[in-house]
Amino acid sequence: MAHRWKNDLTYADVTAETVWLNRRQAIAGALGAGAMATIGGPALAEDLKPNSWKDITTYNNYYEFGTGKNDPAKYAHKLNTKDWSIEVDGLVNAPGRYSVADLTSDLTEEERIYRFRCVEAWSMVVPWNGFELKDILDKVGVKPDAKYVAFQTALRPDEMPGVRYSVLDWPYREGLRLDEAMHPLTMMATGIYGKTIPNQNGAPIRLVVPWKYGFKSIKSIVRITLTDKEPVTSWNMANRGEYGFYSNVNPNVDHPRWSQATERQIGGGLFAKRVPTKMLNGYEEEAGVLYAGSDLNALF
Ligand SMILES: Nc1nc2c(c(=O)[nH]1)N[C@H]1C(S)=C(S)[C@@H](COP(=O)(O)O)O[C@H]1N2
Ligand SMILES: [Mo]
Repeated sequence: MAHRWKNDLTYADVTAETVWLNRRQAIAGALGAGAMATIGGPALAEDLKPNSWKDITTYNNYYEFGTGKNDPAKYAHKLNTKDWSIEVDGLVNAPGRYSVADLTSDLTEEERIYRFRCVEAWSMVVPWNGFELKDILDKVGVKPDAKYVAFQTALRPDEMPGVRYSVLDWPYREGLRLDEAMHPLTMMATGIYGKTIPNQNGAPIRLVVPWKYGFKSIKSIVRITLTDKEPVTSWNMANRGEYGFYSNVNPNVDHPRWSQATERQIGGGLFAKRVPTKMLNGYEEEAGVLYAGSDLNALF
């Protein structure tokens, strides 16, 4: 039961988005709705329709390349993702500098179609490829006194035109509680639509935590630190009252400057109706267990 939403189908060999979608429909048709539910589990059973490649790769937040939604698509090609390494340190048994391949090569790559909800109240559906963060952490061996995981994005002024502006305290930093990091829905993505993840989406490897606001899903990770203290995070440092450490998607708790009750679906067109936002972005059944005993409306 624990892994019931795992999708054991991969589309890594499919290149075109239309082929990918047709193949999904063909598979859904062949297996029938019941079979798809077994593969996808409750979170995926509604058979979410992913946004287009174009939506996903041209409407981005990646402030290291500028604050405009199209800036990352325009400038992120400057980021050199070759020979990328991740420093893993803190409370781990095997600290060190790892290549992405070192961390992932013997792990099971999966496809996960997740809702993605930005704190700015827009949303998409993204077909990610990647790995459970838990499998990566198990590989380096988390020490028993670790309680949190801290993440850092690369900071390369020569390649990132946006970092000369102090909109955020660079490098971009994020963090999770250890149990959130170990949750089977939490993944490290290296692909979208079966293709290598584009730079603007966080190449070569980025976090994806589908029940939290998008800013928690930190891109282009160069450092992972296991720690016993709640990590500082860039958005929390920028505005303590607006961006909490937890930042779980919650339609009942408004941002101080706008409502979080509804969202605008990217790709829906200019006159599309906003849709209601779901508690924990629709992943309450899976991720709610992390917050059992705490009031989700108070956990900021
Ligand atoms: N390093 C870094 N990671 C980041 C951001 C950023 O500006 N820098 N933006 C965050 C925000 S606000 C969102 S909504 C998502 C956007 O991911 P996407 O562009 O793949 O949709 O990335 C998050 N991760
Ligand atoms: Mo965001």
